[in-house]
Amino acid sequence: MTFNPLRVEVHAGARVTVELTNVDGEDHDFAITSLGKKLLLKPGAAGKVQFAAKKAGEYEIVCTLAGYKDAGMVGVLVVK
Ligand SMILES: [Cu+2]
Repeated sequence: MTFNPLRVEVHAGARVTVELTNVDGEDHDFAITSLGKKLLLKPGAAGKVQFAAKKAGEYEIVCTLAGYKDAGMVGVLVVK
């Protein structure tokens, strides 16, 4: 399992909406821990995460459920 895309780039100051669908048969979440954002998705579920990209930098995107980060569910949000 993985995030698709693994890398998301946005401009600093942007109001960002990420739309997600869990196409796997297990629960997954989408977390940008350093921005205090997390969304849990059941199999087949869709949802949205919204945040303000205030400060330039790289922010880790990860599935925080056990084992998935090591399995490759890790990406990056780049704020330019
Ligand atoms: Cu996961």
